[in-house]
Amino acid sequence: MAPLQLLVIDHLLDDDELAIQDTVRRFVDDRVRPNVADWYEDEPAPETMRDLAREAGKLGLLGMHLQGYGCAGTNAVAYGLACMELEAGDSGVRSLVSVQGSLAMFAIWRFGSEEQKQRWLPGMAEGELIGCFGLTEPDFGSNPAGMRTYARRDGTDWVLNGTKMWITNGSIADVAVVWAQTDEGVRGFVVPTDTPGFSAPAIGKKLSLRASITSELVLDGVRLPADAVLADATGLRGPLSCLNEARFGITFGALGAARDCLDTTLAYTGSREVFDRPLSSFQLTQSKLADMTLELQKGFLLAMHLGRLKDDGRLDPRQVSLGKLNNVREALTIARECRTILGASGITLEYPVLRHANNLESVLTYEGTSEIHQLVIGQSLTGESAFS
Ligand code: TGC
Ligand code: FAD
Repeated sequence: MAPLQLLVIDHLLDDDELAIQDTVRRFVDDRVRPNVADWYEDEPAPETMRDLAREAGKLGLLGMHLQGYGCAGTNAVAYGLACMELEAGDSGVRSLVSVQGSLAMFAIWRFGSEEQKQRWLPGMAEGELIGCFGLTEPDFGSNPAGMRTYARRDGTDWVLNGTKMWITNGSIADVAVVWAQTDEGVRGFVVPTDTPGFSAPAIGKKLSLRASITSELVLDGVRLPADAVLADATGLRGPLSCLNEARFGITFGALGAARDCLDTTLAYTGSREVFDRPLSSFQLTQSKLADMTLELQKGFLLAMHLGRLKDDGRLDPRQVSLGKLNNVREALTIARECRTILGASGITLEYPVLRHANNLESVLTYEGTSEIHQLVIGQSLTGESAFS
């Protein structure tokens, strides 16, 4: 029996949600699984990521929970399920889709002018245009309030200077949503990446999320017209609202990676013999499998609860912190435990478990580290801020 079947979890999903999940699962089986080990080993070529984005666009996965402008307009649960299936392939593929839809497109969709939406969103929904989201800086990751990137007014123009770090899709992006300090507080800017002064060198030597492009963004006197600013966002609330969207997707997504590890491990234990018996017949193995299945199912129930709250318009950012913290942490624990069961085979790219575990190290850190989410939850429990 598959780990998510024990609780008859499909019972929680409607026909549309099941159909979307099935479509994304087939996309991952056809397009991601056969190639992902090579992408992970060699790092994907920019054109590979662009092709993948176009294919995801054709399936309606980019900005899929947004309304209008060529977006599919699904509910939040369907978006979560898509993230789960994508991340069962690889966290980097889910990142491609969630940075595009939940961060770059959402920022324009939620805070942009009608002209900005018309200009960028349809092409981004198709995957013809790639977006990135620049919040983190070399010295300010968990604490974006300290950011040094600055946008100063020069007549009606804006001029941006600064550096962003660890930016997914940066060097393949056509458009960057860049957050900067201004005299009015933090503002967001829609930056076409062919603007003079903008460059995005890729970051190499990664041991995690290798099937994803991660870059620095350098803004050296980037001059933008007055209408490049996201008019409806002033203050940190703007970028943090975008993070809620992506963190929600990760709450489902991380479970996909964990499920893939567990499915792989379950199959392995049935065929691998140790001490003249199948590995699956040992009590210690079964104990591990039972505990991992329990955590996977609990995580899914949590994600579904948050998804239904979101579709009801009642999801609070602190609840998203509960989901991101729990599900990524448990997914990483599951991936590592699965690796132990596979023994030496577990360290190769022939099996997905160590690749998933390595990826989940990034997922644990990005979109708010575990510690940041603990502090968000701690603050809501005690009323005391322990951030600084
Ligand atoms: P604080 O003073 O608490 O809040 C400032 C303003 O923001 C509001 N706010 C939120 N609004 C919406 N959603 C949230 N989750 C919000 N959290 C806070 C708050 O109400 C306030 O509004 P206003 O109107 O009163 O001004 O802010 P703080 O400076 O103390 O920081 C709080 C903290 C530490 C929780 C926040 O800075 C944080 O979340 N830090 C983590 C940074 C982070 O997650 N970065 C992610 C970068 S993007 C990324 O990683 C992409 S990975 C690729 C992929 O997803 O695949
Ligand atoms: P730091 O903030 O330096 O934290 C270091 C350690 O200190 C962590 O353990 C942290 O939890 C802990 N810590 C920090 N503050 C506190 C505190 N107050 N109390 C206790 N402990 C604390 N960013 C983007 O803007 N866009 C992207 O597209 C993007 N993509 C990414 C892709 C990858 C593969 C990775 C790895 C990162 C990406 N990021 C992106 C950056 C990511 O959001 C940051 O790495 C993350 O927010 C943490 O920041 P940091 O790495 O600077 O760690």
